[in-house]
Amino acid sequence: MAETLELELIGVPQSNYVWTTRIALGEKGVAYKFIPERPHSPAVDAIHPFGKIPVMRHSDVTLYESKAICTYIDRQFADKPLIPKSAAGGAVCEQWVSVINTEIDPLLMRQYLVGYFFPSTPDGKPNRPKIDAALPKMPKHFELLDRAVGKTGFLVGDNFSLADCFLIPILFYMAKLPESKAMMDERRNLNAYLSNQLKRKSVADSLPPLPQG
Ligand SMILES: N[C@@H](CCC(=O)N[C@@H](CS)C(=O)NCC(=O)O)C(=O)O
Repeated sequence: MAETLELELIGVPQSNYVWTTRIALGEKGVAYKFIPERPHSPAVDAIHPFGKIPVMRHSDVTLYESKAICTYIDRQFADKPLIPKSAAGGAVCEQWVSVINTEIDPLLMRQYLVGYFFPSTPDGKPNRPKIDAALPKMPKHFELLDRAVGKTGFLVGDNFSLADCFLIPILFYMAKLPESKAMMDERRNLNAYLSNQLKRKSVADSLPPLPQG
């Protein structure tokens, strides 16, 4: 494959994981070429063993998995670290990214949001069994996040970090759907967090078009 000097990010803008990497690129001030490709397209399958987005090419580096891509971006481009340098700060950031990817995204995005946007029902209407099964578990997630951002307005210490890059896209979508919006409306810190973060240039510049629902 020819050497790619400009960083190429591949995936659709609606994907929360693609958006996370675009926020990271924006925060670091990295110019990149965005190549819109859906999951499981040949271009994506050529890089990700399970056909997921985002994937990335830069020079002789080819990567899949959003956390790996963001870590590469953070280390390759020196300005403004997204992962705190201190042992404790770096670990807390890692902790949040991990819990978002293993607990929060699977419930809020893969189960609840997918039940609305990709329902797999015969009539295309929201998949109520899937959505309703998620609802009782969701307040605990919002409560945790509300407490976490209450002190400083960020997930880690008093600065924007990679953990925020992962959380903002999820909350953006949660504010668009009825039950999750009601749960967020009850949580002042989380609402303030989202409205502040949506004003960040890196976030506003990469705002996705909403999927049809
Ligand atoms: N662990 C992956 C998850 C990426 C992911 O789930 N992307 C979704 C779009 S938001 C996707 O490609 N889904 C297609 C599929 O699961 O087959 C990462 O962090 O990059």
